[in-house]
Amino acid sequence: MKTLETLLVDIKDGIAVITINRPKALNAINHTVMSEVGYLFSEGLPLDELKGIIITGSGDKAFIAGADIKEFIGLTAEEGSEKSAFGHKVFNSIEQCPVPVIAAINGYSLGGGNELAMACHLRICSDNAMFGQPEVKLGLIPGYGGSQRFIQYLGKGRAMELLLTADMIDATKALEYGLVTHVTPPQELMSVATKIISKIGSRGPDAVAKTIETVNAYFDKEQDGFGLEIDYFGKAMASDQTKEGVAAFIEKRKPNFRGTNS
Ligand code: DAK
Repeated sequence: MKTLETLLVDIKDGIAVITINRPKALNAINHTVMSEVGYLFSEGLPLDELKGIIITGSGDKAFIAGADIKEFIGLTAEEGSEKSAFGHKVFNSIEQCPVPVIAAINGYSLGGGNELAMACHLRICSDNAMFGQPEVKLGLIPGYGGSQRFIQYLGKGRAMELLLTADMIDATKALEYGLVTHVTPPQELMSVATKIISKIGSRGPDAVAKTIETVNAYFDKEQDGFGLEIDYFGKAMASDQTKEGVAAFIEKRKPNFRGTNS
């Protein structure tokens, strides 16, 4: 893996922890952060060897306080669209990652940071977390998929209100709205994230990857999610990993999925 300037990557027991590491700017996403996240999810991470990925922010105040506002100055419309398209590509690569990705949200999750969190398969947060899409305060709209993914988690009414008012919601509200699935004390956030991702890592890896793909297909207007399910279900039924899972159940032992071929 090449040396990274803005991200820390720690891989242990098949789990990669990626930390956005710009604490002085509350981990705001500048061009380097976006490029380095893109590099990790396209080629940098040894995905074949990983059971799960955790993304978090450096320090105890912020997950990510948005895109780096200082980089907005002087962009032309064309440059803005190019940057937006690049961000979409990077965040789609997180969403489509065959290895489960959880965001461990340890503080402010705003704008582009919240858009990154929403591209992850799961989100949990510490009880001091705050969430929002404050783009309209800057005269902007979300540029990294927020206008679409916020609706997927919150529904149109709640998403519309938060997008239009730029109001933030706290961890309790985020749990109630379904934006996160667990709220923890700050000191327990990483251990809860590790526990969840380890549990998923013990399941059939191909089944996990195909479940991610099939669930994502629901939100893709180009795809037939039901058709994909029928196709993948049939293939899974005949796979070595299913044979191993079924044999382990019958033999009353733990399955050894990773010792099998798909
Ligand atoms: N960008 C750059 N620096 C930031 C930052 C950000 N988003 N957020 C915080 N910082 C910096 C502050 O400037 C400050 O730096 P110094 O002044 O110390 O040098 C340092 O982090 C600490 O921040 P505060 O002093 O403000 O800390 P507080 O605890 O008082 O306040 C806060 C925390 C999170 C409430 C506040 O920092 C804040 O409101 N931050 C801005 C939140 C925000 O509006 N974020 C941007 C959302 S809009 C695009 C695609 C997508 C987007 C944009 C373009 N293209 C395709 C081009 C996405 C846009 C967004 O994310």
